[in-house]
Amino acid sequence: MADKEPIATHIFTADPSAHVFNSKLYIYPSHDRETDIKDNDNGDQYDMNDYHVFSMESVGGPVTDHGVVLSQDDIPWVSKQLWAPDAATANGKYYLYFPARDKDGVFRIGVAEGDNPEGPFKPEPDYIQGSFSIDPACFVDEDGGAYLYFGGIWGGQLQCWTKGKFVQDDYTNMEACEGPALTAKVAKLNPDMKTLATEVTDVVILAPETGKPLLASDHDKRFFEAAWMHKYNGKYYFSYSTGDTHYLCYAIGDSPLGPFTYGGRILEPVKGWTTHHSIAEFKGKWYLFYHDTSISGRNHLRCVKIREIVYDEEGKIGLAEPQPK
Ligand code: FUB
Repeated sequence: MADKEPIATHIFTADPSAHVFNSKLYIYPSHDRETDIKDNDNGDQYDMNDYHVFSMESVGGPVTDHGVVLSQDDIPWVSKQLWAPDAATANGKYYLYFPARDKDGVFRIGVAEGDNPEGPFKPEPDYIQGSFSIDPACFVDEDGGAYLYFGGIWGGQLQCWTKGKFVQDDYTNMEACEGPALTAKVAKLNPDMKTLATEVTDVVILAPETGKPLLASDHDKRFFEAAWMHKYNGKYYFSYSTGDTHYLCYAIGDSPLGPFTYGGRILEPVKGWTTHHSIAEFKGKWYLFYHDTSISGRNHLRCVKIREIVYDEEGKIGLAEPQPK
């Protein structure tokens, strides 16, 4: 089984968030770039400073790069590291959500607005109040309610917020982890799509065997980063990366706020340390958008790929074609 071709080879792309807007498929990825910074557990080597948007009329067809749609230099509160973004539409506008370090080095989530899905996007002067950590994913439900999911441990700083305020904590000793796992966060957005309407709460993922939240020691299943929400057959699917164990997993619930019950793995480890994805339906088929390092062989220079997924009768997710070893 041959591997998938990257959607782009002229720049490095990662963390793809896919959406269908106006019958076209749009991908909002991170834009990886060269750096002299050595790989570390803090993720300093992921030193991105702008975003591009890609679109296509069909999966496998020509891909358009719409160029730079937002730059670090245009965002007053940002110091560095424009990480994994997402997009949403409401009010006849398009919104780009993005994480970055503020001037104090703390990851926050910002939002920028545009008139078109391909941008450009104009950032709000400050980050979304009440937001923190990384990897925003915005889900707009069929009733118009919008939810912002976010969080990522290690370099994503989620572990620094357990006391309700930012307290620096290294947290890379996974052997020492005890008790319930840290997990992603969610809050409802106001109709303006730029402010949080509710308190930030935990995205609870239950173990099917016990009915209790996954444990921090369950490294193969617990949340690490890369939150994503999609709806299939009336159920809410929360999917995510397990980070240091390199799986993409999902959990299923009856509400966008959870709780969710662990459902299984979508993707085995890819080439490179990180794995990060999105899931979307396009022209009657469901797709997984993901990345690997097959072009560069380097963790921080990734390329986005697409593969079809299928659901079985119980709603379990599988790949349409087996993943090459
Ligand atoms: O691209 C930088 C970071 O790497 C993302 O925020 C994480 O999800 C991981 O893919």
